[in-house]
Amino acid sequence: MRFYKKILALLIFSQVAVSISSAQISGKVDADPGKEKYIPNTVVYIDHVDKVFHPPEVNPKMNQKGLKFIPHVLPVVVGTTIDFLNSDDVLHNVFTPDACANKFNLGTWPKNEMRSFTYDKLGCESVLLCNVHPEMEAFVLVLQNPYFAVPDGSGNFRIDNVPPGRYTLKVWNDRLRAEEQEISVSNSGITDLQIHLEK
Ligand SMILES: [Cu+2]
Repeated sequence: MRFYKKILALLIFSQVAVSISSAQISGKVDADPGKEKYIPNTVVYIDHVDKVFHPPEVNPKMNQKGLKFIPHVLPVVVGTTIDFLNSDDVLHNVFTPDACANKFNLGTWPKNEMRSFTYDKLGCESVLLCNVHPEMEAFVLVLQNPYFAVPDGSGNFRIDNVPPGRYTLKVWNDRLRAEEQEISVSNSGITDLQIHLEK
């Protein structure tokens, strides 16, 4: 019985330890009148956290579906391999003209096949294009840490598990701009960050 009590105490302690060592940041992105449709193309991210971060164990996916790249913008931690999947009945290609991604051209491939590329340059902003469909476009943003978020259609965003500290919060958008902000994250987090996108 004592053994189980110890386990229980340990479990409770570890839960508390988790909750005091990380916090949540949430808020809302809005835009100049007429520009609201670009809100979901935004990445809100912490510029630098003093720690080494590793890429996720499961590769994030960039899909090609309905003649579109999905998602339109994909933020990743430096060193992440992205899997590029064709979900359409037509052939798609993926290439980037950006030197920070070695100006890769992964070739052209059919439905349900996948090819990969590893992004290893911090700060790289790589536009993805398809040479079969010139209107297709997406972006990869290579970041230092996993504390980033893409807002939903209403502009709401949330970043989880942020270690308390003082940071610069930056905003990326393929068409619009927003001021960076100095933020101070305490154990209780931040719930009301306001970000305004303008031309
Ligand atoms: Cu295509």
